Amino acid sequence: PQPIYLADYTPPAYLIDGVELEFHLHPTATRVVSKIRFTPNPKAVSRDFFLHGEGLTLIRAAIDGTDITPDLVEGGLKADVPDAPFLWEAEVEISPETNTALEGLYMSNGMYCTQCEAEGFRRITYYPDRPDVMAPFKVRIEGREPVMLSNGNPIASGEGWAEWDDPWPKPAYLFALVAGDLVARDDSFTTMSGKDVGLKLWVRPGDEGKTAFGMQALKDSMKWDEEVYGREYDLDIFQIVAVSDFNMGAMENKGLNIFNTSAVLASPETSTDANFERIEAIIAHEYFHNWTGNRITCRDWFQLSLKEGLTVFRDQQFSGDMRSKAVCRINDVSALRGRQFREDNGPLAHQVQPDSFVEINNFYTATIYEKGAELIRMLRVLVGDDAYDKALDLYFTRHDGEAATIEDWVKVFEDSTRRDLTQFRRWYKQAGTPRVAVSEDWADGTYTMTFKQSTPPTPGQDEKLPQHIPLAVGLLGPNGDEVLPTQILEMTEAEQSFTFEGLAAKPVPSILRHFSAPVILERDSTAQERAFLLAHDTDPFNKWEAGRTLAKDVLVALITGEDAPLEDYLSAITVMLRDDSLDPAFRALTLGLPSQDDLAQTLFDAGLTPDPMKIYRAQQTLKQAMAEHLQDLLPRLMADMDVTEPFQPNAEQAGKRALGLGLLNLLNRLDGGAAAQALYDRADNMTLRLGALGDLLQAQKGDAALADFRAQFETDELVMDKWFAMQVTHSAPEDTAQIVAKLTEDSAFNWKNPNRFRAVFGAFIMNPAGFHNASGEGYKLFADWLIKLDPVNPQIAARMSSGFETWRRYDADRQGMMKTQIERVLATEGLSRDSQEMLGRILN
Ligand code: HT7
Ligand code: ZN
Repeated sequence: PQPIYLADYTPPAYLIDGVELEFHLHPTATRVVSKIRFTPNPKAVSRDFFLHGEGLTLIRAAIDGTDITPDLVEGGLKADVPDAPFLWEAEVEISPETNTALEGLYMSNGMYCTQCEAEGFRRITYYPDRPDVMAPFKVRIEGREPVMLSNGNPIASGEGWAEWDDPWPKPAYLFALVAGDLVARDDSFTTMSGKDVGLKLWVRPGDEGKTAFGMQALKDSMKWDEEVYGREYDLDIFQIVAVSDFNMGAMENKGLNIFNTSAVLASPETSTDANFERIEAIIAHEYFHNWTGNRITCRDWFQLSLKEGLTVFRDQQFSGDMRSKAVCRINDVSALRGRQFREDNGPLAHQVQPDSFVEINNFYTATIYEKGAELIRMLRVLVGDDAYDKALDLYFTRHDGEAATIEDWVKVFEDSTRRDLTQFRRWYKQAGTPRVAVSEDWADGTYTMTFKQSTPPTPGQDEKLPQHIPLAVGLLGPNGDEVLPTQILEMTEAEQSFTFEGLAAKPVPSILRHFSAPVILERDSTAQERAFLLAHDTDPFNKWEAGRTLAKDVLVALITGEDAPLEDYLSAITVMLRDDSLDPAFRALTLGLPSQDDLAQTLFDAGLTPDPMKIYRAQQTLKQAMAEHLQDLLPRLMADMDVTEPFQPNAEQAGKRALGLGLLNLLNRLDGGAAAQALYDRADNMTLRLGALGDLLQAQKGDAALADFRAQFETDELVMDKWFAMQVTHSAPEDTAQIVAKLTEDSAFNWKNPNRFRAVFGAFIMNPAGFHNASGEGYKLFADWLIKLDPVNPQIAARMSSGFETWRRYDADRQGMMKTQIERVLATEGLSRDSQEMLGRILN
């Protein structure tokens, strides 16, 4: 497959004044009639008329009322057209029922739905399917379905038909249609200018009881976007539809968001606190796209982070305002390190604004989303909060209704702040995570910190230039008092020193507060200093970070057989847990250990070969030591977990449950599952029930609870996804592959459903000790399933293939076995472009 290059961008040859679509729904023979008013683009560099189209049967085409026979070519059609505005008409036939890729128009549980981002609209009709062609759409749907929806405002409907009008020009990727047997939760929202907006959350009959939380999250998001960004909603109605078969979390189609059921349906009995939190964030994210993505869209897909990075940043801000800022920041950074740093350190590393791609679906990555969000966060830190708000106002007024670029975005900041951001732009064009090494000097009351930055080579980019890095730094005196509150040091050179004078004693620095830049900080530090920061740092992120690095030091030492600062860690963590003035959610986070993947990367970076079993055992050893050290404290601290008030999925209650479950996980190592069984038996919400089930599985006492869980929730797809995932996550490493194999034979393993496939194989590749078991059977099983899934759903197969992303980290045996499997998948006849690109990049 040939790559597409950013440098080859040219403006569209024709623009569109208006689109009318008519759908005659049928499971295997849907007819789509399109009427499109084209007009030559004065900025075009060519007059060639090309429309994208894939898997369409063309019935008829006409220009200005005269039938024509267009030239059907690979990926679309060409035709001779007038050098003046003209009307294009076409009729095509498509088969939603046999569309298993879940792109374009497809069926999920008897319901019609669409997914058009990035390039799905070309599977619905012939069209210039590129985001810089924006047009208002009118849609008529004819069919037997009781509910038939599309973007924009409802115009009219009758028996067997419905008409919709979306006045806001939009690219085709934001088109949506849904039709089926659906019921709505209704509500309304009065906007800041007093307009009433109807809100509807559509679900399958039976799921109505899981819609209250989502609706509230939507109203909170609408209000927040008005208050914080001054953004008002712009249609008469906003709708969300929940569908079971969906490739990602959700999609921001104009006025008609489509959601994976897992990203919107929630109830205390079936959803965990983490589910509630994720749902709130995704609803906000999709709603915020109405301005950052829809009103201002991307010129081309190389600009994807323009909408995704900014919208992730906005949803992170929202979650921080709705919940605990500190806890949200820690969680966001953990996710960034877990997914984006892993990507940036391996064969899939790429720029936030890539120069080329083969399959755009492969670029919906942590780099585009989460690193993109970090770049915006850094910009805000550099220019200050007020200047950020002004820049955003300018962005919205200057580019409303446009398909913009990342360059436009940075320019807005330059114009509104008068700062030169030339060097900052490198963040968008240089892949890889910068390392920042710190050394210090102390003499006569003067403290000097010297920072050296370097970014390792990434595929296709050997040389890296220094980045513009905001380093948030504070200094603590020997008694723990802050002697210098947070300052932003702007690092622009490869090596740079900063001096602080007039200090009474050598300070302890707190560097990279609130994780002010997405870098890896390298600083030799003693266990005592880490414990000191854990106890005294006023920056909650760095307080947590101190505990995490101390835990990492212990684990690395346990793995390499060096002296581990175990006592320092255990006493520091005990002080932390005893401190009732600290938020339980924060304390729960300090109990968490660095992941196996994080440790493997750390060892690899240090020039060692990670052994997945040694890493796993080190974690078990440390948890056992924690359990024994804390055993007297556990019962008292765990008591708060059963809150006395009715279940609320808010941050306060969730924090108590998180802490309680963290402690139960330790107690479980001492009591052989007794407390977990008791909790499982009395749990009246999914958070506690699932936490207890995990512990029982870990203690190898989970059989009865698993059977009970299944019996209770057999008909609930989302809960059954948990049933599958838990067994993989909590398996003993030597059993994992067999458990996965057994689960794939279960009658409920509907592998064509992305949620179910991810529940099993996502959990599998996230379990390094199990996946990398020395036998190599896990690799083979995984490859078998990639081969099976690829022709059915290439997007998911390609995404999952990142399970092999880290293959070069491991020993020669494991590398050899993984390479064999990667090559076997790559050699599969007819392998999709998606999987070819991903596995090809992983291998090279
Ligand atoms: N903008 C959307 C990204 C997306 C997607 C969503 C669902 C299915 C397939 C998809 N391909 C791309 C989701 C978002 O970032 O908000
Ligand atoms: Zn998004």
